[in-house]
Amino acid sequence: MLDRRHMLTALGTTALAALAPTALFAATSIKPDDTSALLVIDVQNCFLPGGSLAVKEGEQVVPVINKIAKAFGNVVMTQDWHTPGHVSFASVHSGKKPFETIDLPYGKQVLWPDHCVQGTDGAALSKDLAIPHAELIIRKGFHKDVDSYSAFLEADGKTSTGLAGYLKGRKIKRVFVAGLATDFCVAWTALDARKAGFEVYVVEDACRGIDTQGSLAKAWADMAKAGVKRIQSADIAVSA
Ligand code: VGL
Ligand code: ZN
Repeated sequence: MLDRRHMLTALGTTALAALAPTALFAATSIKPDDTSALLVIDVQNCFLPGGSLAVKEGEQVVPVINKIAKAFGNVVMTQDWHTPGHVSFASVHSGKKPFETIDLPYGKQVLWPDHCVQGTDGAALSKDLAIPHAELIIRKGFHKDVDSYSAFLEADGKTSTGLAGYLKGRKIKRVFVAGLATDFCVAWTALDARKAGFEVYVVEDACRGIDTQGSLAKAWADMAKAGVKRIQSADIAVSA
């Protein structure tokens, strides 16, 4: 005869067996397909230790990105690519210091230390990135009077970088965003990707933030509201 304890065990085992394949495994594993692309944002020397706008723990994203990139047939990388004397540099606004803000014709602009000047070592991609199959490198922020955190649209809100057209031309429907910095170029890219009609995932542990004046919390809130999905690198199926 089954006593109470045995009955519970039997029930428990059956229930677990029924749940395990979907609830514990399949549901947490995302498999990138031909319509998926990984966008690797601004993993450049200026944003890494020793760089002029170093992001805390920025170097830690590199091995994570190298690993998940193996799961993607489509990888696009970006480079922040400013002119000397770019409008986003505090050094060109007299009396202004980095991380202060100013009003520009297109809106509020955070001012930064000089960074990612075209053709300099600081603007080069990290030598530790190992993504030889990356198919496109898109540069942004190259108009002297307009910044561009987003890989899709410049900060004037209307000048396109061409990335949406490229991705649509390649039949991409879902984009996964990783890199630096979570609260600026990653977030603005993710938000514009939503506006352009893509399904969007931000891979949290493959990003690091700058976090100035509450920017990191605000970025996550804005992304959640826009339907951006926040995932971890372990949620992506990468075969060994
Ligand atoms: C970035 C600040 C200034 C970024 C670029 O890549 O997030 N942040 N320029
Ligand atoms: Zn910049």
